[in-house]
Amino acid sequence: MLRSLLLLLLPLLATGDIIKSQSFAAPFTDVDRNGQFTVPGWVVQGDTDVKSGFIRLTPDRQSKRGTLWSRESIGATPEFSATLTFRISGQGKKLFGDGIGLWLTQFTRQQQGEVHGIDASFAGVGIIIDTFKNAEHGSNHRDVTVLINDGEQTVELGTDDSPPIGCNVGDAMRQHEDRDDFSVTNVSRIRLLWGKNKITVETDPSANNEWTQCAVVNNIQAKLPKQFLKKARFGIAGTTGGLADNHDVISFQVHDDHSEAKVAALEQHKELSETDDMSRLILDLEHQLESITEKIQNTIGKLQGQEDKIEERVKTIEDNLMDGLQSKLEKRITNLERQFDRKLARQVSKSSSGIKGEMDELREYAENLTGDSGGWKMPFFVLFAIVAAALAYGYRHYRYLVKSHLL
Ligand SMILES: [Ca+2]
Repeated sequence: MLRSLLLLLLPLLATGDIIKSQSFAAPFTDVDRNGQFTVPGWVVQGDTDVKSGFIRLTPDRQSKRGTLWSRESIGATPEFSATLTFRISGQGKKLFGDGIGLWLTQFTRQQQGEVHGIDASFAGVGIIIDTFKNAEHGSNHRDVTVLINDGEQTVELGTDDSPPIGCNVGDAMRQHEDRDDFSVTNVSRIRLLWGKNKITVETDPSANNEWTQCAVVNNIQAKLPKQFLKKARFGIAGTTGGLADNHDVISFQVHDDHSEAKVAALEQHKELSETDDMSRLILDLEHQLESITEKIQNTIGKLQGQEDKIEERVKTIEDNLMDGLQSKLEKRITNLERQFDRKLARQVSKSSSGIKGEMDELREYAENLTGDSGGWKMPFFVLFAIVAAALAYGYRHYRYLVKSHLL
């Protein structure tokens, strides 16, 4: 049912004229090696999450970036049209952002940067659907801005360097999900018509085939590198910052014709609002389920973060305790060593003065003996002298050991 419904999103008469390598549309049924839905021919990066009925570039959560980048260049197609069908919605009543960018650049892969998630030195064209009016941009803000760069400079949104190219659409391309009239079938469209030397950007905020011209850039070839299209690839990027929104892509269709009448005929768009109740219910369910899943994952992430923090704190406390204990132990051992040294020194000093006294007595006795009886007493004196020398040596060696802390 969902598949047949979403196939209606495909332009009804687009057979033959569509450039398949550059196009995709829900439902997404291909899965990658991790079992996740993917978009054939496109690199899915960052926070992008491919669901069955839509591609979520960012959830309604701060600081997210998601991109889709075409694996193949558009090549030497001289003229074409590219139509992006998207839905921007979220919980924010008045504050939300940042938006979706449709890029045609010579980056072979998405290059992260500061212009709605993309490197400001790109060579090519960026169409920025900007849902947040930065105060610093003042009157240079446009809800849709067309940026052009030859790759030799860096470009910035909202500066006074050159008049901004683009248009304002109000809140026509963004929905507040808490409103009763919110519907997943309310989508918006923007398209780029690429002529031989001119590009046109048009908007269809309610996707009901009411296209309004938003910007025209003449002499486009002179503003881009030579043979630009040969190496140019499409990219679609969603970003959130301090403010957030769900940035969803429903389809991207590239046709090898740029004349407005022809493209309009190709894109006779069966409105999603005409879909039957059951199909709408399925789409709505997937949309709601994705929000609930994202909230649960975010909560789990936060809890894990808290657990890590607690573990870190316990480890710090343990480390501090161990450090304190070790330094106390070291101090105590040093004190004990000092006390021991002092006691030992006193004891040794006492013993040595005792030995010295005894030696003196012995020497005196020996002298007396020598003086009284002559030569036969000499061996005793020699023996005493040897004993005294051994004692003195032993004492010195003992002191040395004590000093070396071996005892
Ligand atoms: Ca902005």
